[in-house]
Amino acid sequence: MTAVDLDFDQLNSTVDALRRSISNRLMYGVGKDAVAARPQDWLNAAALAVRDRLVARWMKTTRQQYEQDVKRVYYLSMEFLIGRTFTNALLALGIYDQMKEALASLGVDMDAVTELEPDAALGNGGLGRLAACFLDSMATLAIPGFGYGIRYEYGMFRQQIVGGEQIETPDYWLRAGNPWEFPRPEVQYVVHFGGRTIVRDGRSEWVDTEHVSAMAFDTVIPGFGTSATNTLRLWSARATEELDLSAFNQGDYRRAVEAKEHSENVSRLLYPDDSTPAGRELRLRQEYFFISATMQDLIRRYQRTHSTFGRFAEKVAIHLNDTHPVLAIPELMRLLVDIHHVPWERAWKMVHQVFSYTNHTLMPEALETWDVDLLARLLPRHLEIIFEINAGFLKEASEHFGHDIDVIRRVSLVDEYGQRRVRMAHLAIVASQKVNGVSQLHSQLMEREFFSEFARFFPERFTNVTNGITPRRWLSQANRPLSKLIDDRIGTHWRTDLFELAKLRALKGDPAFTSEFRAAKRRNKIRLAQRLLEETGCTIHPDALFDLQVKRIHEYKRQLLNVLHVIVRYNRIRARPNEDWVPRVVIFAGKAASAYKMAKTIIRLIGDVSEKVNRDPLVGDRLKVVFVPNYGVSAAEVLIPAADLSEQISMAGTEASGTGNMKLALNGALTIGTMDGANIEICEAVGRENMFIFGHTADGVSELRASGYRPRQIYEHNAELKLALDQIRTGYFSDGDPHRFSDIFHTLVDWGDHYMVLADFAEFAAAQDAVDARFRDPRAWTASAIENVAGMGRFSSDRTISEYARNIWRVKPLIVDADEADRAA
Ligand code: B1H
Repeated sequence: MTAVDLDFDQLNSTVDALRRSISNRLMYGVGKDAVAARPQDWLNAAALAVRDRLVARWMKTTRQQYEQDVKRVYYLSMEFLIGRTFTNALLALGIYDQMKEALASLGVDMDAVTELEPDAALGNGGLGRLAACFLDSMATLAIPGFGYGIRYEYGMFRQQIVGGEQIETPDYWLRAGNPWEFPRPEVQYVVHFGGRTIVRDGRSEWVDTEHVSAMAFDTVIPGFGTSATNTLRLWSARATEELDLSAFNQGDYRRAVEAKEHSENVSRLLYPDDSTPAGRELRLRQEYFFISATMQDLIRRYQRTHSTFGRFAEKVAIHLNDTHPVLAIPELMRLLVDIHHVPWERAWKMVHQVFSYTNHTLMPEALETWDVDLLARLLPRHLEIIFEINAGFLKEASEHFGHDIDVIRRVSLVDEYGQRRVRMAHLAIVASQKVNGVSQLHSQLMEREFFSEFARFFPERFTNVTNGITPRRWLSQANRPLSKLIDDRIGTHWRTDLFELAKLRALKGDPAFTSEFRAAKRRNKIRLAQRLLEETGCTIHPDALFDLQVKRIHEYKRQLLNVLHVIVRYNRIRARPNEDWVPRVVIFAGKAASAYKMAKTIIRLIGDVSEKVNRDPLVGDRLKVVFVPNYGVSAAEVLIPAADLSEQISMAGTEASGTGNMKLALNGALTIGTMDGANIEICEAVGRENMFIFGHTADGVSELRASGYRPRQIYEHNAELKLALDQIRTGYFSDGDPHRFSDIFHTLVDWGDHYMVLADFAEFAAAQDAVDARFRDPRAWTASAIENVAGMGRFSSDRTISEYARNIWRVKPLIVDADEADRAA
């Protein structure tokens, strides 16, 4: 930073300066008089005051990027699950306390107005949140990175529980305006759909298309403790002509308006399906809409400083967050070959040099494929390009695999079994320079099982980059009591170097530290208990063990395993009420995809079990079950710091990584979990003795399946488990209604128990007993909790992003303060 900038920043950071800015912004930005301002107006005014301070840094970063002609990373994602921005930006700028004081001096309670900010919930779950953590880390590390996605008008639905059932309501998050975005009406691209292809002068042309315009909205992404900032550019659909004039002239005003509506629908809403492809035409339109605008935009940016494509691959890296943006590959080919007249071979080489792809799931039902007929109708030119890529690839592959027709069928970009479909993961692998999984186990399964032929063909392409989370949001911001304690003992540097937390290990035996550590946890638990009382009317005691399973509701994540154990525990307490039970509060939170019936039934079961248990006077405070509605980023920020126990109990081999597991351990929860996803690496980092590991391993699951798994036998032979399942079957939790949960019973006992809930039950219950035993010894428990926090260095998304930058994107950080660096040199 130059001396002038530094003064400028410092001057702007004072309470006085902030108060002046807020008043100014209230008047000129929001258009309100202080006497008439509502809390929402104050929030908007304060947000604008913060944004002003970010913009100066933003422009400087952008200028430096041009001057240094840096290589840029384009992170393409259908989802960015950002949450709130206000507090995050204050902490990034280091003006949290000053802002609080400035607002107080204006008679405004900052904590109260902060709660009014809606979450930007433009994502489903882990995949979208990972993208948001990556933006934070890229900015903090000064990696010149751009997020590209869709500005959905409706984000993730809001979840209400009515009569025990999930009700989805639309999330119109833009209602009160969005102070963090800059509309860019001057940045618009036309995106084509439909039509047909013709050949003219030996060149393909895509003609007779319908079109929609993509308009850019930019959000500033501040880096923490640096003036580097990045941009998240989201596209919003606009009709190309305000009204269809021909319809209008014929007097059909309504049809004209409808046509406009139709084209603008493309960016209307987020598909609320986690880990399942939403096989809908609108979804395909969304995918193409956003990648077409993005590809046009990045080519234009490149061409601003380069007259040929000769250095394209040196200056551009494009990352595909799962297969949802994979159409970027044929689109870039189309733009290069058809529009910019680059020869096919040269274009293909460039494409291969710039793309990289992350796979986030191996669940067969979640691997995206698109019907060839649909592609032919919506994107005929892209289908041709895909066929041409496939022809080239299959030629090479058949030489490599000795013309083995079975292998060729399996690796082909087109699935020819039945209705022909394009396999998007195959296209991504064939085109990309690097392909990675998101944890060691997941990457291994990719290479050895799911994509083994590709891994043999392109061995240098496959790699692992284990996920991470940003410590700024998930510790510094969400858990102020613990952050403050850590600051006091080891300094503040951990925010940008999470390995610093290892220093806490030495304090494990320090009585003052351990008691303050416990006190911090207790404060977070009290905060959560208060929230729950306000929001659900449920009273929980902060001295109980808080046991959390917070994540999307999905059979593979096995909320059912957790519920079964809750029921068994309930039966045990009722059978021996006078025993000395460790009081527990079992907390569930998470959304079910709106069309996923079983997931919704699981929510219903949790609700019904909770009704029964919480009202049973024989049980009292020894067991409480709570379903917290509307889980999202902001709810997570309150829930996670309050957890004692983190449930990470997916069937081994199904959870690609998990990131909630990292957030919970970082906040001092102990994990009960299977050897799945990143749990394995967390276990290595914190020590197996500080976790409760149980259940079949991924290999064990395969073996059991191969040898013939018989869940009914387990049911018959485990009396406690049998009782619990029979209670579910006979209506014990559903007012005697035997139908409500019959599918759950049969899925587990008669229909194969695909996720092996029963196979892992006995070990899970035993692990839960070990949890109780450890919790009875607060010193042992706290020592383990400290080991968990201390071991989390590796799981910072800064480490993850450094690996991507070095090994995959080959980009270097921007020298943000070039003039200062010059002076120093
Ligand atoms: C993950 C998804 C996902 N994997 C399809 N796959 C979607 C697939 O809307 N869709 O169609 C949406 C999301 N999400 C998650 O990614 C994994 O399950 C987690 O284990 C992982 O931690 C996370 C981030 O890598």
